[in-house]
Amino acid sequence: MSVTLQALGLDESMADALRSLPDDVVPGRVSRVDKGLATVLTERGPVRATWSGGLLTAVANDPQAGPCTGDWAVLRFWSDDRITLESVLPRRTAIVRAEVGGSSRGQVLAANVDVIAIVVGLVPEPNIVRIERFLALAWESGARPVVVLTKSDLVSDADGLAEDVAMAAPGADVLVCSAQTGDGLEAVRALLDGNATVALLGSSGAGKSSLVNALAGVELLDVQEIREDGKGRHTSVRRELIVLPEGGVVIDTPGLRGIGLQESGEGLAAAFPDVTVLAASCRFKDCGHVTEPGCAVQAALEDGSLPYRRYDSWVKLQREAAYMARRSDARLRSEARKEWARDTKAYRRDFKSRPK
Ligand SMILES: Nc1nc2c(ncn2[C@@H]2O[C@H](COP(=O)(O)OP(=O)(O)OP(=O)(O)O)[C@@H](O)[C@H]2O)c(=O)[nH]1
Ligand SMILES: [Mg+2]
Ligand SMILES: [Zn+2]
Repeated sequence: MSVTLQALGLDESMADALRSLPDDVVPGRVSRVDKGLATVLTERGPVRATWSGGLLTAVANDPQAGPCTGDWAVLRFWSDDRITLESVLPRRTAIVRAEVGGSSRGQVLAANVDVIAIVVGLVPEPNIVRIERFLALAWESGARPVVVLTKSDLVSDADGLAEDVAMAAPGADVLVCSAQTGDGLEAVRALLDGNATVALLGSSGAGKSSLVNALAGVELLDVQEIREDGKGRHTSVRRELIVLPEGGVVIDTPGLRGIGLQESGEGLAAAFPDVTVLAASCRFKDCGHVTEPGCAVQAALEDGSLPYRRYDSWVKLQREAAYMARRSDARLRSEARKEWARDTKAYRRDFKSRPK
């Protein structure tokens, strides 16, 4: 199947970047990445590409430089039929989650996404705190978050549940739908207008792949019954970009268990505009919002305008972001040390080899 780059979700800024490419390379969009091999959609159809030498070097220095689903990439076709992925274009938006354990660098889940659909099944009852965490991650990415409550066919009070979720999602639309019956799907489909790229995020078993199938009108992706004990079974194991027949691009992702937040805290502020505005009007700039006099956050808790649950959630995520920031500082410090050691070594070597 060959498609136009516009159908793959090409926007103006990316089109500009591609115009300056030399003639001997081909642009494409990364659909999926398996160890060292990327499936890239191009106007000539899908191809599989390995990393070029230059890209390997870039990745060695910065793992985030590696291609990920949604990236626009530059390919080179060799006369011996090899295809190499030469470079990745700068990302317009990126969904980055902090690596759970391991390094303090984030993992890019998907790139150049316009809308992040946080998919949540209405059964079992939505976990509001988890949704808030997803929202913080989504706001941080630069894409527009939307909460999609699915499986509406299984509950009688979908709208009531949606109202509760909307309270925890200021600034984000909350949609209700069913992949089973097709109820509410039109509003979800509208997210794809103008060949937008929509990434589906959510827990395993939430109904993400079912939603993609419903939007596509064909069973593109595997879907499985949830285990009796309610534990997700992780049916989807890979992130994958799919071009829908009626236009628009979706990125299906495997259920996320750990969603670590990045350090900047900007996403958190965007997900909690209510608390952020209050915190800015406390008497003291460094207010801890616990016992300080003139604390606007505590005052709002007391008069009931800020729910305790929401405050709790904010405090926890805030702590996590602060921890990530410290960890990232530590990493930068250790990198600076390494760089210094490298430079010093190089200097010594140069010095030794200098002609006397
Ligand atoms: N009744 C009902 N069941 C649904 C709906 N959407 C999904 N399901 C069921 O929910 C289960 C999980 O759906 P999936 O689409 O595989 O969920 P997923 O989010 O892709 O899960 P992972 O790939 O593991 O992340 C399957 O048994 C689906 O049939 C819906 O709208 N209504
Ligand atoms: Mg799935
Ligand atoms: Zn305060």
